[in-house]
Amino acid sequence: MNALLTGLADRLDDALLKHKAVPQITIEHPTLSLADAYAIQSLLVHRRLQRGERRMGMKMGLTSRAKMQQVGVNEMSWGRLTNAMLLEEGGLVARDAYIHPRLEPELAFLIGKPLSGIVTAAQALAAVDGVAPAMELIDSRYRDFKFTLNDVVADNSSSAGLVIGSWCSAEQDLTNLGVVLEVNGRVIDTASTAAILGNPVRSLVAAARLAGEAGETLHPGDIIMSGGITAAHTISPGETVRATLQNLGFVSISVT
Ligand code: OOG
Ligand code: MG
Repeated sequence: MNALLTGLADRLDDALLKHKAVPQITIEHPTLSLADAYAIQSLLVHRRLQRGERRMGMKMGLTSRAKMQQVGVNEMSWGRLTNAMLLEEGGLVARDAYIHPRLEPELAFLIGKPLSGIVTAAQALAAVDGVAPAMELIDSRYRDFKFTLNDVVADNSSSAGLVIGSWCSAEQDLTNLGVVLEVNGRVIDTASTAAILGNPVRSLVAAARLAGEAGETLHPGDIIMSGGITAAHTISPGETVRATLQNLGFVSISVT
């Protein structure tokens, strides 16, 4: 079993390195469990850490209806972030460095105190040092961006990159902030932070619980991504994509 899981982790990591999509692993291995999928994710992130990358936090996935509907998976997933995924705010991202990249607006949390296990929203917020407008770059390693829950979990929940805006105080109401997603100055989607589980802090509560279940802790300095607030936008060269979150500011990146 371990050799099988390691082989699948290597296959997904190679797909990432070569920017070449692979078939869904659940087609060849339909009996893989969700626990197996998270084991594959852990092995593939371990490979990245062995290449010199450093852990940087956690991303929540499929925490909004818009995202669930877009990919046809109705359960939350999570993934691991590394410093190599960080993209410069206002900077450039190369379309060709990925397979079929998409950008999505998110809310980022900066952890100030260790957090793990079952916590209340108030306890989760007390562990937060700041919040920022953010975008996640996702890039499924599967053909046609098609996957089941177990596939996407094994693929580190499609993690590819993240752009973080300026950190703001977390001591404000985050429950219903307007969100605008623009491409080259044209509004392509609008939403509210309430789209994230009714309140984005619930995504952080879930992150703490899931980290705890995996025997992990969210550490001071970690970034936690809330999950996409709107459907993700497939990017093309020449586009500047900007996400604005009410009261928090904006974050943007240009595609070459
Ligand atoms: C799966 C990852 C989901 C989010 O923010 O909901 C995700 C995907 O859509 O490829 O990152
Ligand atoms: Mg995301």
